Amino acid sequence: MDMFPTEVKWTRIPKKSQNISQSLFDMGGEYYCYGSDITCTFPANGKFTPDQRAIYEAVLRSSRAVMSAVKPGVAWPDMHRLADRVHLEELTKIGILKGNVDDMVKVHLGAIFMPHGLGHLLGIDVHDVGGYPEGVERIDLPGLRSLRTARSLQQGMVLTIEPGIYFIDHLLDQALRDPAQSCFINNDVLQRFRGFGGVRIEDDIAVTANGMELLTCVPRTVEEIEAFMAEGRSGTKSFDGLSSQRQ
Ligand SMILES: [Mn+2]
Repeated sequence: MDMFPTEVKWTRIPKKSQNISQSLFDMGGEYYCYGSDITCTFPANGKFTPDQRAIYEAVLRSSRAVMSAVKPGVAWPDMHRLADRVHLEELTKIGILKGNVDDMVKVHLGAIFMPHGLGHLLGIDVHDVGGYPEGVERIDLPGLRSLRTARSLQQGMVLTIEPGIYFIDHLLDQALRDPAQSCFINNDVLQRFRGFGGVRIEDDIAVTANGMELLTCVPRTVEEIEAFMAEGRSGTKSFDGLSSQRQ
């Protein structure tokens, strides 16, 4: 898909970027009135710390797990649940969480780290209409209730896939106060991530007959981002797509 950025949806550009360790840009180009919605998260200095890399790669893993599962007939809330599950598995590997992931799912621990929905329909509106036609009910559960659609996927639908892991103090405090959730949290390790902010990776996709087509072409892996930022610093650089973009 050819796109030129005629309009930035919105961005948060830090004023004092030297004091900010990580940046999250949520942007979109528009093409003949059709919107796009792409989020890139990257270290402000161009080099991931071990903790930044761990969280970034956890989110990238959930994004790619969803991309592998997307096809016609799949229920979008199940894709949200899949992303949540990957996040919980990865946060356990990092050491922030401990215990059985199935039990974490039962107490909706995923919504503490990803309080928004996995993604939304894209079209002439960035958050396009049609997410809840008659007969499709909103699921009133943490995280899932924020989904802008609960539909099953159909060929030709265009959506965002935008998982994220965030460290939001009031949500973390809420989880720590709830014995059903706090039993899964290694608070010593979690302390290290207070003030970390969050990572979101947002791509645009079209559902095809057997799977999906990825429409976004930006540096995505840690290696791609670091190489891109290093080369950008040293002169001219244009990103023309790398193997990690292909499904
Ligand atoms: Mn979006």
